Amino acid sequence: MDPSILIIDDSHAVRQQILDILRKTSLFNSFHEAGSVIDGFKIALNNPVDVILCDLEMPGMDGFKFLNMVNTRGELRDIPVIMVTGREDQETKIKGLEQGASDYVTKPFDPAELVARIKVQLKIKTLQDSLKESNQALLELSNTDPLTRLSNRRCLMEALEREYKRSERSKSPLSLIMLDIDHFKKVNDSYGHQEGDVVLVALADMLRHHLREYDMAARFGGEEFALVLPDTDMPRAVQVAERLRESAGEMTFSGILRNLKLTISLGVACYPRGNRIKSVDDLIRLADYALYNAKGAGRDRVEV
Ligand code: GH3
Ligand code: MG
Ligand code: MG
Ligand code: MG
Ligand code: MG
Repeated sequence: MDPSILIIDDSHAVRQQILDILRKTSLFNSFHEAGSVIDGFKIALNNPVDVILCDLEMPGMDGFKFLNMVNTRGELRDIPVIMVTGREDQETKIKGLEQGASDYVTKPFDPAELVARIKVQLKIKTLQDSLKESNQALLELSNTDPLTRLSNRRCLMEALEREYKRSERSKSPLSLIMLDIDHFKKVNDSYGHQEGDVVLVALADMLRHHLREYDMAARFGGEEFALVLPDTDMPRAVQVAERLRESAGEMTFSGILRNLKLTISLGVACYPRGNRIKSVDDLIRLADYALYNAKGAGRDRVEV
């Protein structure tokens, strides 16, 4: 990490004084300074900043305004702001803390106290960042199928609920494709479970390759996958499904699998469909039923 500090103060002399103090420590690798709230805000938006020191009394926009502006931006909200106030100014300190400042230092500075207070905020910020990171990693883990790296069923259900509500509201169509590998048991029986996994990963990669930005592919179960296609009507979804079927048929494998010919069966459902679909469950049921019909009709085909 490259800790970075932003100093906002209308007084050049004060900024210089703070910089001099901080340069004697090894707390920061980069220093930004601004003479006004607007300039400081711009710097904070465009640079990674770990701690902000902000003067409260400035002509024009003051430090309170800066705190307000920071609170409106999610990407800035977690950066600790240490306000800089006059020593006597009890009311101002309290108001600043209430408006989101993390701490304050009083002018004239005691250098050791300034450094100590900044250190505390840096420590909190570092901890917060690593918490955010591990939260993010956990979230990803809980949404991802470990074998194929596609979304898992849980994540798919969440996305479907979200997209379904959006479609209801905006009256835009929402399509769901369910697909299942044909005679996959034979693949496992002939080549072993591990080679079966290789096939699943390859199929997942093929699906991923076909996705548009807002589509989602998920592993729904063992060798069953689902694709959520927002803003996609039935004819278009069938076209996508047909293309996937062809692509599956064109997949080639190496090694022990080199003679494998893969086919998949697909079922497509699209919301709305008269008033037959009243929930995500209905949509899934219809896609599932279409898939069942594709199997019954001889596999390697798309049914609606
Ligand atoms: P159908 O054409 O009717 O779909 O025939 P099928 O043989 O594919 O039948 P089914 O869908 O019922 O079979 C699923 C098979 O997929 C059985 C199961 O052992 C296998 N399978 C499920 N999950 C995994 C997995 O993670 N890895 C491997 N290698 N095989 C899996
Ligand atoms: Mg000032
Ligand atoms: Mg089955
Ligand atoms: Mg199957
Ligand atoms: Mg199956």
